[in-house]
Amino acid sequence: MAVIERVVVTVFTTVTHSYVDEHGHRHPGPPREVTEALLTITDADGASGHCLTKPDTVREAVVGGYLGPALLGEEGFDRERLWHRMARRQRGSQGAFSDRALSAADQALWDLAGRRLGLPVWRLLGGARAEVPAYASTMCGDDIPGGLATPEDYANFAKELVARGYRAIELHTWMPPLPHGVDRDIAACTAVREAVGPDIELMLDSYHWYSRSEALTLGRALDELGFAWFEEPMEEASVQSYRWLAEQLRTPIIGPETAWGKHMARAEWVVAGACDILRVGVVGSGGITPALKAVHLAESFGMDCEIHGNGSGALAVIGATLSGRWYERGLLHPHSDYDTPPPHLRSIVDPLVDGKVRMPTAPGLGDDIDHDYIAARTVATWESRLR
Ligand code: LLH
Ligand code: MG
Repeated sequence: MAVIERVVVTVFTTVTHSYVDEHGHRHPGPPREVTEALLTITDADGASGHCLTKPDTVREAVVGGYLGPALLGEEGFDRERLWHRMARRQRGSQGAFSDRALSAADQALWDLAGRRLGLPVWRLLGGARAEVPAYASTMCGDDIPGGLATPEDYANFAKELVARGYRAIELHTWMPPLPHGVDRDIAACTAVREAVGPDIELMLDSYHWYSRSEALTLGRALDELGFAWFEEPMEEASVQSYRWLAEQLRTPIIGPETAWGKHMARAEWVVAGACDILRVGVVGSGGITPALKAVHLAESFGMDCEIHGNGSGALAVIGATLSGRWYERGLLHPHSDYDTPPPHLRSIVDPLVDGKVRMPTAPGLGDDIDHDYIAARTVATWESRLR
């Protein structure tokens, strides 16, 4: 047992081969320098837990105003108690202390616990499975030649993904600021089904603001094409719209991904009959601690819960539980190389072997962080320390 003595955010420069458009969708691009952040929580015994995140998520004011006061002097092993201690401070933060910041701290605490015990977090949490099939999750549609600009592009890429070993593919189709629409989505889904045949599972995550009637038209096309799920075609704040849609389609509705409310919002969706498959993300829903509750909730209702997003936190929850079939590997694009790690990592946490990803074996979350690289490229350090 050892109390938390330091909460530090290290902001560093690294290189990415992608850019995020004005609506927040990632696309491939030429290499460029960006800043990233490493949150580190250190206890009195000198043990540390880490989580990679964005500098904006764990701003200096968040470290000094919320993470430090909630965590310093507290026993680092008390993850459930500390999660509540942090989450209770969100309401009064007027939005400053986000679910993403909460998630980064929660993940760092789980990493710390795993490192202290010499166990991978997925095993510490339950040790349900050592490998999981991965579905290939594409980037959103674009207007890049040979990219994801046409239904034929999606079809060609889908064939390539199957050749790489994937047995399932999730399409993210066109989103603003690009032209989008039900007809374009149906054309892409049809082209991909024709390209890969009936044995590959396909999922669609489309434009998120269709009306009920547009979503129904698209969903009926997916029924004909035999899709495995239909994700976020409407504003997720309207639970009743999802209930309405789920009642009319054979294709399973999955959700919610972005709806506010952590595991509690997921309980509302299940009780409302708004989804056939539950969705929760570690990064977007407040961390491993609430994501685990959502997965167990789904299991209690005999439902699958599919974890949104890639990375070590997602693997920790998937490896710890059985209520879900897949790991989301991506986002992938014909012009982007997922398998080469960014320079601040020595290796990726989720290499693909025979269509599957093996759980990490290193203690903690398993991210292979290059601390020397980060130290050499540090541009700012925000620290809260026990006096
Ligand atoms: O809108 C996007 O860029 C993608 O949908 C992205 O959020 C992706 O992570 C997703 O939704 N996966 O399911
Ligand atoms: Mg999604």
